[in-house]
Amino acid sequence: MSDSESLESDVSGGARLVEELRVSGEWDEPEVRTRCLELLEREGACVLTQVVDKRVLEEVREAVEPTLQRIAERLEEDGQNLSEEVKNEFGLVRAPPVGDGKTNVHFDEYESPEHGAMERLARQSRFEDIVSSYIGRPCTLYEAGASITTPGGEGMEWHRDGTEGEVTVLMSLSNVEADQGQLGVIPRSHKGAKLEKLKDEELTAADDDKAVWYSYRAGCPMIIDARTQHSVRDNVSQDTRCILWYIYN
Ligand SMILES: O=C(O)CCC(=O)C(=O)O
Repeated sequence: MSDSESLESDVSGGARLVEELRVSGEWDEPEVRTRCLELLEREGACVLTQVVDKRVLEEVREAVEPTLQRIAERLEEDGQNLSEEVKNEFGLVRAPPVGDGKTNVHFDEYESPEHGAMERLARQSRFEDIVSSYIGRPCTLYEAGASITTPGGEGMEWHRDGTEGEVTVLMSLSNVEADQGQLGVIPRSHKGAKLEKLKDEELTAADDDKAVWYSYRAGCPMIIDARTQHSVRDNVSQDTRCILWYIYN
């Protein structure tokens, strides 16, 4: 299946289609850059289907996914809480729960081979260039990690990750099916964000219809202006859901 077919087949309702945010082609192609920057400016989000090299994806999947699966098993065995000893065993510096059954894991950025592999993927896929072109000044990776949702785990309510000048890259190493929890983004919600939480528009489930829903395809990152409202549906499947996140500023 081609990238475009696999993305199209993953559209599930909503007023807008994820297809409208898709950009095929490599970052070196001028029309790809132009379209990506246009979408980020106007919609606050875009999905890039060909910026991650397939061999790099494969290599990083092999380096990172088995560890994420083993962490997920420990989360289930240990009631979703990892002891300091277990965190050390996996090279984690932090593992805060972000929902019932959803945990953000932060690998040691100096010592952990998993963090090294994630950084390599970002570097070889030119994430820094992409973000810097959008923001209009040199940006660097501020933080990276993974989000693990065990079977039956919660998603996330509507939220923004940050302020003007920040960008989040969300990506999976394997396909994430709809029942594992789609990512929702509200196009254009980066505009008019006041960034003082209490003054910002609070979104609820009633706003789900305004969103574009994305079932992550392996190696096809969703790039979002950190002010763009996004949410995650529950993982109602029997499978663990893992995604990688990168924050640039
Ligand atoms: O799990 C996801 O798909 C996205 C996670 C997210 O939105 C976040 O960590 O802010």
